[in-house]
Amino acid sequence: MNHTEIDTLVKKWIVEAADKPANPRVQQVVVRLLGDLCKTIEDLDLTPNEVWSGISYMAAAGAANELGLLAAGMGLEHFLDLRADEAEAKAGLSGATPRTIEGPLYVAGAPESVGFARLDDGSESDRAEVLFMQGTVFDADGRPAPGAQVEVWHANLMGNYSFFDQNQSHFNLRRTIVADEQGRYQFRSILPVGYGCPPDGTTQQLLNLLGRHGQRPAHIHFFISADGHRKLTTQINIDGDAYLWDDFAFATRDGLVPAITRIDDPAQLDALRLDQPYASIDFDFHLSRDSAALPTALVERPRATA
Ligand code: MBD
Ligand code: FE
Repeated sequence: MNHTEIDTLVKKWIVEAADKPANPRVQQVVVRLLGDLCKTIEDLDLTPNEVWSGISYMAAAGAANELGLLAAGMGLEHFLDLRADEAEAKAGLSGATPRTIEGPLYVAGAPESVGFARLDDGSESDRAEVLFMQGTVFDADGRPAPGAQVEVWHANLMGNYSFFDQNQSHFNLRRTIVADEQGRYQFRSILPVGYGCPPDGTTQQLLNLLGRHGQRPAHIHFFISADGHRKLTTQINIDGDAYLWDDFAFATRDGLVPAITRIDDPAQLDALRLDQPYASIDFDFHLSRDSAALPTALVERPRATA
C-alpha cells in the first residue's frame, strides 16, 4: 500500500466512522499517530508477530508502571524540555536557571520547613558523605524571592527513592523548603549516587535491545515555585560521576553541574558536630516571569502523593 491509500483507510476508520461529535484534538492526534504507525508497518514490512510483540511490550510496561521511565529513557521527556526552551526563547525569555526533566519519581506532600531542612533520616550516615547545599532563589528582576518554594528530592546510596523503595522511611530525602526573608534556602543531606533502571524491568529490556545502558549520573531534583513566576523543574548533577554526560535520560545540561567544595576545617566541622569532612554546593535558582503568551510551565502528569 502507498501512504495515500493508508491515509484514506485511517480517515475512514477514525473520521468517517464517527456518528456523534468527536473531540477534535483527540481525533487529530489519533489520525496522525495511527497513520504513522500503519506507514511504519508498511514501510518496514512488520510481521504480525512484531506488531503484537510491540503491543504486549506496551501492556507490560504499563502494568509495571514503567511508562514514565520509558519516556525518560527514549528522550521524549527531554524533547519536551527542548520545546519549552524554544517557546521561551521565542518569547524573549532568558536568564533563568536551565530546566531539565522531572522524571517519574516525585512524590507530593513532603514535610515543609522555612529556610532549612535536613533531608536524610541518618540511616546511611555510616557510609554516606554529608552534603550541605545552599543558595538564593531570585525572581525575574534579579531580586531575592522570600517565600519561594524549593521542593527537593533525590536517591539514597543505593540509587533508590523513598516511597518507590519501601525500605526507606516516609519521605526520606524529600522536603519542601520555603525560602527565608533573604530568599535563601539550605539543606543538609547525603551525597546521592546514580540511578539504574530496574535490571529486569521493561525499560531495561528495550534498552538492552537498543544496545544502551539505563544509568543516570548522581543528581538532585528540584521544583522551584514563586508567585507570578514560571515553575522551574530542574536538577543538579554531582560533578565527577562517570555517567555525568552519559545519562540514559539525557537530562544533564550546562549550568546544572555546580562545583562541589570539600570542607575539612576543624572549626567548621565542630560547629556542625561532624567528625568527617563534608561536601558543600552553592547553587542559586533564577526564575522567569509568568507570561500568558507561553504554554504553561505547570505540567500535569500522574504523580504519587503520600
Ligand atoms: C530517576 O531518578 C530519574 O530522575 C529519571 C529521570 C528516571 C529514572 C530515575
Ligand atoms: Fe532522579
